[in-house]
Amino acid sequence: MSNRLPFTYSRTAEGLKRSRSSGGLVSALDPVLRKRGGTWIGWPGVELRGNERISTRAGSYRIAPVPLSEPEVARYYRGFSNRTLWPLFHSLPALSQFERVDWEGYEAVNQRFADVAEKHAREAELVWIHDYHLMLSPEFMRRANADARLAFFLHIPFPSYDVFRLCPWDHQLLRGLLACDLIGFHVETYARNFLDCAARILGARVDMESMVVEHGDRVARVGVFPIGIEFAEFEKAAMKAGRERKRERIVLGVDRLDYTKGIPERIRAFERLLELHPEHVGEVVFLQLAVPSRSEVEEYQDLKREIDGLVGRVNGRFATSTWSPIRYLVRSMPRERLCGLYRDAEVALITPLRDGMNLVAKEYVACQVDDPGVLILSRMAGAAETMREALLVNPFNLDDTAEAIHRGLTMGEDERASRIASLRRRERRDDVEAWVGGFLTAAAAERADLQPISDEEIHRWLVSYVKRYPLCLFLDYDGTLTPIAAHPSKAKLRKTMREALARCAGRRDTEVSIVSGRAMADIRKMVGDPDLIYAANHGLEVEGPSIESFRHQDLIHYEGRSRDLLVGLEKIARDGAWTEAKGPTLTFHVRPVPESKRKALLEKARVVMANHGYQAREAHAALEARPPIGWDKGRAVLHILRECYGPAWSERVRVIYVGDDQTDEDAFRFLSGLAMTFRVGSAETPTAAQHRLPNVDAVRRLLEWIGARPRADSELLDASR
Ligand code: ADQ
Repeated sequence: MSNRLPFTYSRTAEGLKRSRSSGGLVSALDPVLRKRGGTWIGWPGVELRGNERISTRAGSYRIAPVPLSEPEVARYYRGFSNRTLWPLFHSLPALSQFERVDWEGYEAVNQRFADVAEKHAREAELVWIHDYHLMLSPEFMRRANADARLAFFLHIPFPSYDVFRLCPWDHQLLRGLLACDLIGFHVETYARNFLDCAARILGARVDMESMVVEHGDRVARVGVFPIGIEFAEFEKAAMKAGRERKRERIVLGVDRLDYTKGIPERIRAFERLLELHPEHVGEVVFLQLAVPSRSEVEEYQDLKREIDGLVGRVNGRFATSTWSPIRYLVRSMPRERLCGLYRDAEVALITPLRDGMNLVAKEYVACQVDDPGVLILSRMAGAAETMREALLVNPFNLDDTAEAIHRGLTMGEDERASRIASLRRRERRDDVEAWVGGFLTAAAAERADLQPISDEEIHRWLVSYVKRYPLCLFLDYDGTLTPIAAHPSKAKLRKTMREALARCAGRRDTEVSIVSGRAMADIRKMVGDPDLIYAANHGLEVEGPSIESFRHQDLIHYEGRSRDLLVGLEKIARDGAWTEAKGPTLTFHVRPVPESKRKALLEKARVVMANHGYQAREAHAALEARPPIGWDKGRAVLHILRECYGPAWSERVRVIYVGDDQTDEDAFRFLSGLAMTFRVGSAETPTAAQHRLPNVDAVRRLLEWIGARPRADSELLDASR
């Protein structure tokens, strides 16, 4: 699945015209699908009208078009993909525009791709999703099919944390990708950037060594797969290509006309060469091929104007009556002619400001079948991580680049041949087929398992936060201390959890509060430890040995209403749905209801709750009804902290909150910056918590660490009382 299909349609006077899509992705994947069969999902590149249809086969494989309307293309493709993500991911954030409408278009189109894929994916071994246009689709597909095998490859760089986090939708993009089993990048730097972002932005557990990310209850593997080219094809084309009669000394640049490719900087560097080494004037020509790209986007039009101006200026300055320094061709060149140019150019000047990989560098190397040339390559291209025999330059350093061109033009045959031979050996071995093979093998590997949380990890999270302070621990019950059960009465504490809890609660320097949506009597009975503080009914009631009992003052107005609401909810209950009356709050449970009927029933319950003046809140297979009095678990936690430790509580204790529910999100938000927060369970839901824990077992390990930690500093302990 990729933005474009292997061919692009355009509308002409004779109707739809089909041409092969350009770029490395198509040449890499088309042969694979031809050989193995499969389906290519993508946008046909044109808005289909009336009864226009496009072909659903390409040789031996199927085509599944994702038709898009012009407004969708404007937001998803020209907007969010090319005006937001493209510059940001190339570390040019000043060029990024962050528009909500573009984001929404991107979300909607990603959902559409996922829907089309869903229809074809049932019988597929793997859905391989390509590139930055489709970073949300994996999550949408995962929601529809929990078992699908999904893999992703990013063809552009993944930027550092410092740049990536500028995106207002950073969390969503990471979550989108983490729905995959395997996420591939060209080079290790990008993979590490991604892992770093997942850890720091989502609080995901990351193993930097084995490159595994655990996000809630899902595990994704990250891998490095440097793309290659059809080496043998390029080599063959270079041997076959015709020769110009008059051999000129050529320095060659070949790019899509894109501001990431550093064309203006390159022209300036060539100008600098002529200033520093005038012996090249009249002798050497810089030939720049630029294939027009995204010409509807304003920045690309600006770039074109800038280059036109620069070429004119430099030519005007240095040209003689028989020679011009720069030859600038804005067009696509057929493969065979391009290979001839590669072969005959003495120097390839490939100096992107930033590039995921850069295939031109590899194509140039493959075409050195004759007198070997010199490759000058930007350090900012992914290709520089492996093509170390090239002359590596910083494209922003014009003097450095000019000197490298001079060195290339004056390099002896022995050095040129040595450098090219090594480069060719590697590119021949790591060609595009090897890339596809390596990726597919990794994607077919066993799913990585969740690793039990280790003490070292917990230590790393907590030690610098807790230090030697007394600790105030807030724990939700269902889904946090016990797995969710079929009926609330069945969610009993396991022995090991009870022991871990008792060990924490037994310490003088640790206060434990249970914060639950259950009724007070119910939660006290389930936990069974009279020494803890209990915040029941989502914090509307608080009790405990060390705190004055609290009941929200406005509850009195809701006593009658809650009885009426109970009657209202019982009236609509069907298929085993039932209402739990908990005093001031009620829960409408739908766990026994068949999956297909739940949504409609919950919708009805929501209406009944609203009609009775209650606030509805989604919970696990249930809907909670709460009086709308601006009180939630977050407020309750703050109330407890202030009651126990006074208004300056944050100087006296450290706070940890662990929960698994939507209602715990209130506490996570409330406590942001004031506590360390953990969300337990499924990766599907976004969270405001700092860290995620996969399951109840991980919570137990956390409690065990807290129970066994060194005692709090006695001065701090005395101050907290
Ligand atoms: P691109 O940004 O398109 O690819 P690149 O890797 O250089 O960049 O590929 C460009 C392709 O277009 C090459 O195959 C080249 O031959 C061809 N091309 C360029 N100008 C041409 C011209 N004037 N005439 C004919 N052909 C021309 C994205 C990422 C890269 C990554 C690839 C593959 O931005 O970093 O290497 O995907 O993953």
